[in-house]
Amino acid sequence: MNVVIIGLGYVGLPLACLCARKGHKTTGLDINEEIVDKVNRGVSHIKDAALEHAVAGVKGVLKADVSPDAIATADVIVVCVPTPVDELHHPDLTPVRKACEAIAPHLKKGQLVVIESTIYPGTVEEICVPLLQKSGLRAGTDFGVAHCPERIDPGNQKWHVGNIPRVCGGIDASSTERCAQFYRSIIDAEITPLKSVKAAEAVKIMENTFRDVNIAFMNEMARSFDKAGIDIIEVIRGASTKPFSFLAHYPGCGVGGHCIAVDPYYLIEKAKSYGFDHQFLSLARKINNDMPLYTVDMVNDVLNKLGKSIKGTRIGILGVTYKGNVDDTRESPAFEIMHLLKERGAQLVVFDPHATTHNSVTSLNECIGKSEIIVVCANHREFLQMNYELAAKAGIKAVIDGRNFLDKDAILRNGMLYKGIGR
Ligand code: SAJ
Repeated sequence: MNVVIIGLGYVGLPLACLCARKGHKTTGLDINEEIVDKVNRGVSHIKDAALEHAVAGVKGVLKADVSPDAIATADVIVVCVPTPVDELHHPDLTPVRKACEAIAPHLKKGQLVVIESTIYPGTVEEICVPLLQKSGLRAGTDFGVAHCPERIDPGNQKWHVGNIPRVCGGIDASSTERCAQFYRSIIDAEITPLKSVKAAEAVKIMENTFRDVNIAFMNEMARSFDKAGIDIIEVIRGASTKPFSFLAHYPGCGVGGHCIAVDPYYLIEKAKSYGFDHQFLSLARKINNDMPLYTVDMVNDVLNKLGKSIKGTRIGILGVTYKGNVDDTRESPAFEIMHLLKERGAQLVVFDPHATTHNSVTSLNECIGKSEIIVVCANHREFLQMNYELAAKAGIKAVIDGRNFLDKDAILRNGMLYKGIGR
């Protein structure tokens, strides 16, 4: 088929490479000329080994463009643009609207438009269809529209766009079936058609909200167990031996990323419009959003134990991305932690081996050498190479492990204080 992917980010670029590799004549569209130029040179603008390899592999096969002209000859058009929230956590569907407005003038009879971006239930029918029908064509009779929520776990080596099962739902049975057929042509996994487009929109929101509330649950348990002197990681390890109906999540210094930290707000805000108040989801968001402050208060307590205060202390920040082994800093809790520490007079020494734009040093050892304590905000695999004996010798007095992933016993053995989230 002729496939056009609109948006070449974390979702669209892997999908475009997959479509090209599977033999579809694929054009990737993006408003960012630099991204388009890089893709045409076989270069990924995202630092991810598998993706860099995939983009290089389709050089000359996948065509990238800024101009939307390719839409006119497409069989399938897939929208993979961001769906962020604004500072008041209100959904911002501007990129989705703009993508639909770019499609409309080129829309032809028989085409299928698929929205992959995460949207609240009702978006396709209330926002996308009206914009697409400005083409003068009728959705359903003249062209198909469906939602196939994106599922991708950046940095995950096992699960990738080519083997993750998907669901899809269209505005009518024909759209649903055509959408399922398209994804079956590129994905080696179960593609499940759902009975409505709203159901498909609700699936993604539910999946990610499920994760957010479970993380909030563990964050609350961590704060309670911390006061009780219980190591929550040991408790999760124990609870995980139950072979059914327990699913481990982990406490941390905060919930970031463009999915989990954002998607619940799409449902919370939409539900208000139909008169429902998601108290539980809102509370979970509050609990998770409080974790950066909780982490900074922990730093303060540890420094007080050392007869010091945050003011004037050189604090090493390890990791600024929203999770380990990715270069994405969107909604990262590290930024609020750094802001709060600076507000309280800390001198920060920042090092992230994946997202280097915020670094103040160029190596882990340099960060350790210039700091008095260390605060870990992202669990990058590189930090596991930390030599605790050398760190202690370099004058590190304490490690605050915001991702509970360093070796607590080794740190204690080397005479440093250790404080994790709930341990
Ligand atoms: N986090 C915790 N505790 C946990 C898990 C995550 O604090 O137990 C934090 C992470 O540090 C990060 C944030 O939550 O700051 C989000 O982490 P994530 O592992 O959910 O990573 P994402 O945002 O890349 O989530 C993606 C999502 N995929 C899509 O939205 C399509 C999500 O649905 C997946 O569940 C997730 O990957 C995954 O399972 O890894």
